[in-house]
Amino acid sequence: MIQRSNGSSRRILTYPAVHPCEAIAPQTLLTSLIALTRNICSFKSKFIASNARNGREIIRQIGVVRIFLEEVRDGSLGLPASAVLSLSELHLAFQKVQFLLEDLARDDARVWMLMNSSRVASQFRVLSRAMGTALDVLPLGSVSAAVEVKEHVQLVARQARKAGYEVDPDDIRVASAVWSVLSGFEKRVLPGVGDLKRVLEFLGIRKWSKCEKQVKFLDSENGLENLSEEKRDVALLSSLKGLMCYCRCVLFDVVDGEPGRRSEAKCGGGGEAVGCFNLEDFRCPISLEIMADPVTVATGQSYDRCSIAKWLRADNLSCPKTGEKLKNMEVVPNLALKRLIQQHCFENGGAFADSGHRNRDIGRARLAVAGSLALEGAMQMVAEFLNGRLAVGTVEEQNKAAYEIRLLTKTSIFNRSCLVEAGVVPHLLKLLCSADSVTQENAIASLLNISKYSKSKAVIVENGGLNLMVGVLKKGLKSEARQHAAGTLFYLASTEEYRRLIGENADAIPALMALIKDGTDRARKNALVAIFGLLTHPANHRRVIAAGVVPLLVHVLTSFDSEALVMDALAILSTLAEKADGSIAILRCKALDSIVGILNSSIPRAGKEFCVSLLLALCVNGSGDVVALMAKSPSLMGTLYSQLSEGTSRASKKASSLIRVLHEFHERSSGSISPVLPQERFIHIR
Ligand SMILES: *C1O[C@H](CO)[C@@H](O)[C@H](O)[C@H]1NC(C)=O
Ligand SMILES: *[C@@H]1O[C@H](CO)[C@@H](O)[C@H](O)[C@H]1NC(C)=O
Ligand SMILES: *[C@@H]1O[C@H](CO)[C@@H](O)[C@H](O)[C@H]1NC(C)=O
Ligand SMILES: *[C@@H]1O[C@H](CO)[C@@H](O)[C@H](O)[C@H]1NC(C)=O
Ligand SMILES: *[C@@H]1O[C@H](CO)[C@@H](O)[C@H](O)[C@H]1NC(C)=O
Repeated sequence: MIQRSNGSSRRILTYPAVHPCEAIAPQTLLTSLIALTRNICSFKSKFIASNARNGREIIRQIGVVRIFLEEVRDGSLGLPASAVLSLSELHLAFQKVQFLLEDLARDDARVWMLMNSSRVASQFRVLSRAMGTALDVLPLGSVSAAVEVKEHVQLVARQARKAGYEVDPDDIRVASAVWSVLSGFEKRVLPGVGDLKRVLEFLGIRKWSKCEKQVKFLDSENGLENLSEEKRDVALLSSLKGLMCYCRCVLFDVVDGEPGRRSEAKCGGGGEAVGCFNLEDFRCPISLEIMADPVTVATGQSYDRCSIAKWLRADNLSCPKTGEKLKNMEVVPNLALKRLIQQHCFENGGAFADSGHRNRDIGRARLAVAGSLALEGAMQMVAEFLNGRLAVGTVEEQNKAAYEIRLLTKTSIFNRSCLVEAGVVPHLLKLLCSADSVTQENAIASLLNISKYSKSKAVIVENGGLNLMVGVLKKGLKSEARQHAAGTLFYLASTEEYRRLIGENADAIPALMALIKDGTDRARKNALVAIFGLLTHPANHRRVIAAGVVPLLVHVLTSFDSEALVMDALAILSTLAEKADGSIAILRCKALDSIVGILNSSIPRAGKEFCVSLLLALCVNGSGDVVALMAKSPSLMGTLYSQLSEGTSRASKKASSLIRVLHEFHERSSGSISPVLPQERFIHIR
């Protein structure tokens, strides 16, 4: 009868308690109640971050009730029928208390429970009153229990009815610190590391993995469709996700709980160089603000780009600081200084403005994508931070940054665009040459998912990404890395220009073929779709055939178990067969029987359609004796007829064309009609 909830089946902060049925035997009710109180008391030893005091208080009260109930159970009088009503109410309230405590003790919902602490406190108040009322009507006179135990229960009943269950002042303090960090995110003000650490300390989040758990929880809450959900809740969930992502990336140097990752070497480095700078060095001599986009003019002085641009536009042709005449108007971005400033801001908090107009332009559009302004700000700052780590971090820091980017790119387009704009692509490309297999894999995995974002493709290619990608494809340290490289080429091949460039790289197609030969099934799949993607560029058709892809694909048809791979191979073959040289290459491999066999197998309909297209194309584009060969196949005619009714509409159309070709052949070979000309054959098929 006790509701055992296992977290996943019950939504957080909901209390699906059920009333015990009226006909329940008093003794059964009592046993169940005792079990419930015992479970509630076990929460005493669990870590609860927010509403800790309220939780302790209700556990104490219920502990007193538990002693009483146990005495009643062991006593001689048993339970009078009049007690059942009261105990039922108590049962209901205790179920809810248990739910509430379960939520408070969840280790992935800590920040969410904190931000809901006043809702939780008022729930405690409600439940405590219900408990007090239920105890009040308990017929204490007709049950057997020690006098002082009964007195205790009466005391608890009074306390429970009146208990304040106020929101804990600590909760209020920490929650308001969180609010101010969130509103800082909206304005792109970096939070102070000390503030964040105090919040995390309060929540008992001391490890990367704990932080990651919060992110996952918030993400899954946000994913739950619930129409009654308030908009504000959704925005807060998003904002908190931004906060936890930020903390995870910025505050933790070591990724724990990830088997197979070397994470012992904790590096505190990176800060030294910044230490000898003074904040004043980062101010623009013109605007006196911290520079967002420092540039250097001909005299070697650095200014913020917008200040010096204004200065020069006003025909002031001297260096504002030195007064020297400028030899030219050129301004060069001072990237080193920019990184130092970013680094400094990340370590010390404080405003870190960026080219503001860019954000204003797309800010509104992004709100919808990102879920909340705070999340947007947080993700941009995370992207900048990670970019800084990739640029000037130690090997360990770069590795961790690549790993974080990999996680970030898994989910959203928004993250991907932030990262590309922050400039991570060239750094990730550099990491492809890392001698460390984990770093290399993280970098290529990140690039794979970044390459789905359309604007990133040009950035990857312009920074020499194609050659590097092919390099990983050939010699990736882990097989996963080779697999991701093939996947990235597939995404890049969605652009005509890059299809051409990839084809022109002499190593690309052979490397994809090598992966089909000796890769894992996933890697093979990626390599096959990459080749398929390349085919749309006319010149690649020839290259693919010249490289010997056709015999390899026929080998896939005949020797591979994976249906998915066979389907991909059929798709490529039927595309190749649309040109004469492709058909000839396929026929040369004696693939006809295998294709007919696959058509007569249990492959999905789409696969049969490829087979029919392929056979038809071979008839049309191949040499004359193809039809003769097909006509000899005993099962072909039957399976073609079954395609007329069972196949997809395209397959049935093609099957009927093919049937016509075969019939004509039979008629001709029985000698009655003179051979048809190729053109006529062509017309028949249309
Ligand atoms: C080859 O066959 C396909 C499919 O029937 C057709 O679309 C294509 O035009 C043919 N090509 C040649 C060169 O005959
Ligand atoms: C141009 O220089 C003069 C003094 O040399 C200064 O007063 C003026 O404000 C400058 N203009 C701008 C737009 O900075
Ligand atoms: C960014 O990535 C994280 C995964 O680490 C994800 O939880 C979050 O939802 C993403 N951001 C947006 C705006 O979806
Ligand atoms: C890329 O993102 C998808 C989700 O969009 C994820 O399932 C996949 O694991 C990611 N790829 C890599 C290589 O991390
Ligand atoms: C085609 O399939 C049917 C049943 O699936 C089977 O009985 C028959 O032998 C097959 N024909 C050939 C030539 O494999």
